[in-house]
Parts: sequence; structure tokens; C-alpha cells
Amino acid sequence: MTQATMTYTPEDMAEYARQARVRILEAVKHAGGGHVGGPYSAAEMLAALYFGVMNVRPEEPEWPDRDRFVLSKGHSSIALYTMLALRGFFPVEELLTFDAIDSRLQGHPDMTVTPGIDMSSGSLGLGFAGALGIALGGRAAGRDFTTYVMLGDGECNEGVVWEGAHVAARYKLDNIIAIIDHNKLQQFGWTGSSVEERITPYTESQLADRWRAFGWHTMEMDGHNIPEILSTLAAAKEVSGVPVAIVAHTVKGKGVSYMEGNYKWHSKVPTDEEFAQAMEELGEGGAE
Ligand SMILES: Cc1ncc(C[n+]2csc(CCOP(=O)(O)OP(=O)(O)O)c2C)c(N)n1
Repeated sequence: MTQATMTYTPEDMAEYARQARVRILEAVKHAGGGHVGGPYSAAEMLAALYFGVMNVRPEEPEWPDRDRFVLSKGHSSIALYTMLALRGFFPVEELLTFDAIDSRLQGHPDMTVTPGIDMSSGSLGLGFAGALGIALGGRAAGRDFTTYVMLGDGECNEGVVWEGAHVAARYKLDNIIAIIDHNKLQQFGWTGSSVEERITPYTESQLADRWRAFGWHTMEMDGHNIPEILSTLAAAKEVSGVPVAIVAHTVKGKGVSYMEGNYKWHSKVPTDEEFAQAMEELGEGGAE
């Protein structure tokens, strides 16, 4: 089966998101480093993309007509690796090589070594620019694929994001769908205008308004609700003549009580006790 569409149910996708959270924490603990909060906020969206939306061939990762995915918030790489492994691009066991020297699964995605990675990323903002290039190139080549790109809300601090947003609207690039993982946290604190604000000026509504102001058709969704993710992405695909931005409302660290909404879990290795509790909360009975 080469098309993800219709093969998996929303319940299957929720289960893959759960399994992804387990594998992510195993890999980070094993590596002794890595990001957790951002990968966890993206889990359902990645499961919906890879098991319900994108037209990909795990056995032929370079298939020219595949839909493309760019994880512009490249520090969440372990979430993407996990979903690619679950989808069959490479063995699930390889996830435990995460961040090891000579591994194909480095801290930030490398398109030159890892099957299924369409764009290298990690320097915030640059993956988005690459995604725009892929979409422009696809249109110039007369190909019918869609490019999906996921950005962080903190990443939207980067000027290149807004230069790119302007260019995409200027070229009426309607074969790209940007998903902004709006978990309201970045590396050190809230992205909004609370007292804990560090950098970004966005309130909840300002982020969507800003994409709208740049000429993008803008939608919002609950980024943990799989039926809503599927219906929003389906509606996004129907839009023509303008690029689409979807602001996904999410929770950083979603799925583990002590991580949810706590920016300290942006990048952190769990202790044995924390790991056991997370596994239990994720339905794995506390065993490593
Ligand atoms: C250009 C650049 N500056 C700084 C960093 C370091 N950095 C990695 S993740 C991060 C915070 C990103 O926050 P957000 O985009 O909201 O991601 P999420 O909360 O989804 O993890 C920062 C500043 C980077 N990778 N690239």
C-alpha cells in the first residue's frame, strides 16, 4: 500500500502518537540528551500526517511524487524519526542510536543520510525557507505533491519566517501548508505577553492574525485532536490561490503530567523515577 490515506483509523493514529511518546523518551534517556516537550506537542500531528494524510512510500523514500514534510523546528527531530520508523522507513530499533556518533539519527535532521527526511533543519527559520523552495520547485516541475512544513511558535521570532511568508503569498504558492505548533512555550518561557515573556510578542490571536496579514489563508485547530487535525488538513488542501497556515493549539510536553506546560522539559533527560512515571502514564507499566 503506497498511500497512507484510508489505511489507518484515527484510533490507530492516536495509538501511534502514544507509542511515539514512549519511543521518544526511551531514545532521549538512552542518548543522555535531547528534546522532549516540543516532540510531545507534535506527536498527534505527525501521526495524522504520516498515517492519514501524506502520500509517501516508505519502501521508496525518494519517490519524486511523494508529499514532502519539513520539520522546520528541527530540534524536535526525535519525534519525526520515531514516526518515520513506525511508518516503516527504517527499523524501530535504530531509534536507540539517536544522537550517537555515526548514527543516521542526529540531533537535527540531515536529509543526506536519513531516509524520509526531505530537508535538513535545526537553525530555526531555515527549514521553512527550504520548504518554500521545495514547493516552488514542485510547481515549476509540474508536480502535484503538497509540501507540509511544521514550525514552532518560538521559531516565528525569526525574521526569515516572515520574509518567506511574504514570498509565498507573492507567488500564490498554494501547494504548501504550514502548521505552527503553538504550544505557547519556547526554550525558556512563555511566548505570550505574560510577565514571564522572554522574546516573542504574540498573544494567542496575534499569531494567526500575523499569518493572515501576510496573505496566508489561516486556520486554527486543536493539535492533539486527531479527527480535527484530519478535517483541518483536508480543508487546507482545498484552498487555492494562496498558501495556508494552520495555527495548532497544543501543550508542550503533552501526555506526561509533570511535563505539560513546563518549559524545563523543552530539553531534559528524565531520571529513572521520572522515566518510570512517564511510562506508566503513557500506558507502558513503568518498564524501560
Ligand atoms: C537560529 C536558532 N536560534 C536558536 C536556536 C536554539 N533553539 C533551539 S529550540 C529553541 C526554542 C524553539 O521554540 P519553539 O519554536 O516554540 O519550539 P517548541 O516549543 O515547539 O520546541 C531555540 C531558541 C536554534 N536552533 N536556531
